[in-house]
Amino acid sequence: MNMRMAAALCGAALLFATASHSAPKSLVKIQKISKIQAAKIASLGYDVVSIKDGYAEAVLDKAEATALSGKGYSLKTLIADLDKYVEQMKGTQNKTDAYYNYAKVETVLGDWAKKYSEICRLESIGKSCENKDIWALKISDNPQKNEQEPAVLLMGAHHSREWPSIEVPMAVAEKLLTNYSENPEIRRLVDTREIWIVPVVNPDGVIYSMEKSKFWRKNRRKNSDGTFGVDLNRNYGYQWGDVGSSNSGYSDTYHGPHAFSEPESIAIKKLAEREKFQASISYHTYSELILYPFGYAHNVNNPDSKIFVKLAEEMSKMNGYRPQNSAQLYPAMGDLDDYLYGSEKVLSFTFELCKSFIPPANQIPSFTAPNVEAALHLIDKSGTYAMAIPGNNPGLANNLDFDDALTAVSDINAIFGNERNIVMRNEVLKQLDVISKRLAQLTVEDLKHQSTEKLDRLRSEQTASLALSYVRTRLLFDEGHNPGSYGVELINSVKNK
Ligand code: 0X9
Ligand code: CA
Ligand code: ZN
Repeated sequence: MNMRMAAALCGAALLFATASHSAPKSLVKIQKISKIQAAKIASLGYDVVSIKDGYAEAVLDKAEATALSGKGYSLKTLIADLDKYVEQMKGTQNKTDAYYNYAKVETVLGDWAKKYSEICRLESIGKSCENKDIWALKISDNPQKNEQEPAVLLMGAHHSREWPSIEVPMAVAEKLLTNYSENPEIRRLVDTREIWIVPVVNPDGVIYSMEKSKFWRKNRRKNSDGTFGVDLNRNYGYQWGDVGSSNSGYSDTYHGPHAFSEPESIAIKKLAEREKFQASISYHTYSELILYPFGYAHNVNNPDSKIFVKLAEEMSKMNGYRPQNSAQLYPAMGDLDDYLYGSEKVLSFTFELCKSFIPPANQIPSFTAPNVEAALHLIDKSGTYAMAIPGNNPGLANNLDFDDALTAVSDINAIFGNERNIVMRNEVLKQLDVISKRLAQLTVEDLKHQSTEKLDRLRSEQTASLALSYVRTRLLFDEGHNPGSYGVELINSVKNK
C-alpha cells in the first residue's frame, strides 16, 4: 500500500467512524468540476452516479458531503432525503403502472415457464444471503438441452434501488415468449440462440429497498464489522481491488472481504462458466449510457474494442444512449463486465437506463420499448460478431447455421476488413477460416441433396469467397475419387470459376 492510499484510508476510517449508519443520504450535485475531477472523486470510493459536462451527481451522507465541501467542492443538494424519494416513487404506482417486485417476478416467471414450456425453462441458479432464489429463465427452442447455440445473458438489479433494471430484462423475456408463434424474426432468435434472463441478481436488496422504502444499493450481507451489504458490482474476481471501490463495510461501494465473497456474484459466475455466453447486458440506472470494458483502469487495452464499439453504436441507434468505455466514466474495480469479458471473453455491456434512479411508474413503457430493441439486436449479433473473438467458445463457430455463418463472415469483414495490426488480423483470419469451412460443409451437404440454393447464396456474397474456394476444392476432390457424384453441369460451373 502506498502513502497516498494509506492517507485516503485513514481519512475514510475517520469519516466512517463519525457517520451514523441510519443517516439519510442525499443526491448532491457537485458543481463546476471537470469530468476528470468527477472520475477522481468516484475512484476514491464516493458513490458518483452521473458525470456530465461541468458537473457530477453523487449519493452522499452528511459526513461525506462535509468532507467534500471541506476539500473546496461546491455542492448543491438535489434530493435531501433519498429514502423519502423512494417512498414518493413507490407512490407513483397504481394498478396499471407498477414496478415488478421480487414476488411478482417470481410468480410471473413461474407462470411463463408453465405457459411457454416449449421454449423456456426456469432455474434457480443460487440462493441469496437471506436464502431467496436467484431465478434464471432460459429461453430457447429445446430449452432442456444445451444445444451449442450462441448464448446471451441479461441481468437486472445488481443494485437494488435501480428498479427499472428489472423491467427491461422482464420486457425482453415477455417479448420473446409472447411473439414467438406469430413473429418470424423473434422465432428465429429463439430457435437459434439461448437467452438467459436473470431479472433480480440481488433479491434481498430489492426486497429491502421496496418494502422498507430504502434507498439501498448493495446486497444484505451482515458484514463482520456490524454493517450491512456488499456492492455486488465490486465483488467480481477480475482485477478486484480498491480503485472506485471501498474497504469499508459502511460504504455503498464496499467490495466485500475478498473477490466472489457473495452468493449472488458466485451464482452469476457459475452460470457464466457453465453456459459460455457470447454477449451480455447488465442493467443499471441512471444516465442513458452504454458502457463496455475494461472498467478497472484507464486506457487498458481491449483487443476486441472494435467489436464493442460497433455493437454499442448500433444499440445506441435504438435507444439513443451514449456509448462509452466504462473506465472513461470512472475506473472501478471488481465490476461484472470486467469479469465476464476478462475471464470469459463475453461481449459484456452495462446499460445505465433512464435519467433518474426510479422514474415515475407511468414511464416504464417508454424506457422498456427502445431497450427491448437494443437487446434483440445484441441477441442477434451474438451469433456473428462474437465469432470473431478467439477463445470465446471455439466449438461454436463449427455449429452455426448457414444464415448465421454467412452473416458472420460479412459482419466480421465489415469490422476487420482494414485491420492493420498483424496479430489481430491473423487471429481474425483464423476465425474466418473456421466459419468458412463450416459454410462449405453446409453447402456441400446441400449439393448432395441436389439443391444449389446455398451455393447460389455463397456466390452472391462477396465475403464468402474463401468458403466458396473450399466448396470448389471439395467438389473437385470428390469428383476425382467418385466421378459423376455431382453432375457435369455443376462440376463445369465450379471449374470455370
Ligand atoms: O458504479 C457502478 O457500479 C455502475 N454505475 S451505478 O450508478 N449504477 O452504480 C457503473 C459501473 C461501470 N463500471 C466501471 N466504471 N468500472
Ligand atoms: Ca435451442
Ligand atoms: Zn447500478
